[in-house]
Amino acid sequence: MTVPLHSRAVTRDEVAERLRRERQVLAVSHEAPDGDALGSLCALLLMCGRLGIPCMAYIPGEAPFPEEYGFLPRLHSVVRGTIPRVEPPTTAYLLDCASLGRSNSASFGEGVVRVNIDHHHDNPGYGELNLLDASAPSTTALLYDIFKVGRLPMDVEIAAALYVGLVTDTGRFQYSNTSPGAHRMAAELQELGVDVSAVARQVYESVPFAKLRLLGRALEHAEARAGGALVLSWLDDDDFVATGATEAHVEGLIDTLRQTKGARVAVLVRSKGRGKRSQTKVSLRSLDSRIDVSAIARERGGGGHQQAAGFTTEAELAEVLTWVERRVLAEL
Ligand SMILES: [Mn+2]
Repeated sequence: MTVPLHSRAVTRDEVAERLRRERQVLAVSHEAPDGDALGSLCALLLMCGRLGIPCMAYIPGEAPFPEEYGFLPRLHSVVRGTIPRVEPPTTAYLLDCASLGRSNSASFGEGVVRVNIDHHHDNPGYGELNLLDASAPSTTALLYDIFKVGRLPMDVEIAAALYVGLVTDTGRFQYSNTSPGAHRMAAELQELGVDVSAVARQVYESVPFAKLRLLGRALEHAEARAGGALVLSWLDDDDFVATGATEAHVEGLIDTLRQTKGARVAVLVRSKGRGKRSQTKVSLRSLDSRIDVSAIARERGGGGHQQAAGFTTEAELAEVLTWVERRVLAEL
C-alpha cells in the first residue's frame, strides 16, 4: 500500500478547522456500506449542508444500499458507479475506508487532498491527512469528536446519523469496542434529540421478509467444526433465487451465526456465478481477541478489523470453504 509523500497525521481540531474552511467536499465511503459507512457519509453531507459547503457523496458499486438505512437523509443523492472526477479546491473525505482500494478513489486530479478518517487498525494512512484511531468505536465517533471540538452546528438529524454508525459498529453496544466513551457519546446524542428506540426499530426491526428467508438458508447450510468453535455457512445464487433476496440482504446474517454457544470464529461465504465468472465473498468474525481474522483475510487480499474482516476471490465456493475452514482451524 503506497503512502503519499506528504502524508501526515492530523488532530480532530485540525480536521474541524479545515472542514469549516472547505470550498467543496467529496465524501466517500466503502463499497457494500454498513451502518457506519452510511451514517458517517450522511452525517458529513448534512454537516456540510449546515456549513453552506457544497458536498457530493460517493460509494463504489451499484448494489442498492441495505434497506434498513433507507431512513437516513440524503442517501438518494449518493453517486454510485465510477467515482466523480474532482479537482482542487475539492477535498475528498474518505470515511471508514481501511484502504485506498476500498474507497475506489486512487485516481483524483493532482493536488486533491484526501482526508482519511477511520478506525480500522490496519489503515495504512493513505491520505495526505490522516485521522486514524483504532480505539474509536466507529468512524461516526471520530466525526462526532471533530464536530464537537470544532463547535460545528449539530442537529438532531446529524446526531441520528452519527448514532446509526455507533449502534451498528458496536453491535448495539455489545462488542468489545463498546467503551465508556461509546456510551457517553450515545447519551449525548440522545440529549440532542435522537429517538434511540425509533432508530432501533428502523435498523433492527424492519427486516425485509426476503432477508429473513435468506437467513433461514444460511442457517440450514451452517456447520459447526471443532466442537462449535468454528461456525461456518454459505449462500449461493440458488439461495437468492429461492428467497427473492438481494445482495444487500447478506449484511448482518453472520451475526446470527456468531451467537452460537462456544463459537470463537464465524464465517459466511457468499458465492456468485460459476466457473470463470465466479466471485466468492468471505466474511469472518472472531469472538476471541487472540484470533485476528483480518490476518486471515489479508492472506487472500482482503482486510478489516481484528475481529471483523473479509475478502473477495474469484475462486469457487468449494475451494474457498475448504481453505477457510483449514485456515481457521489452524488458529483454534
Ligand atoms: Mn466502521
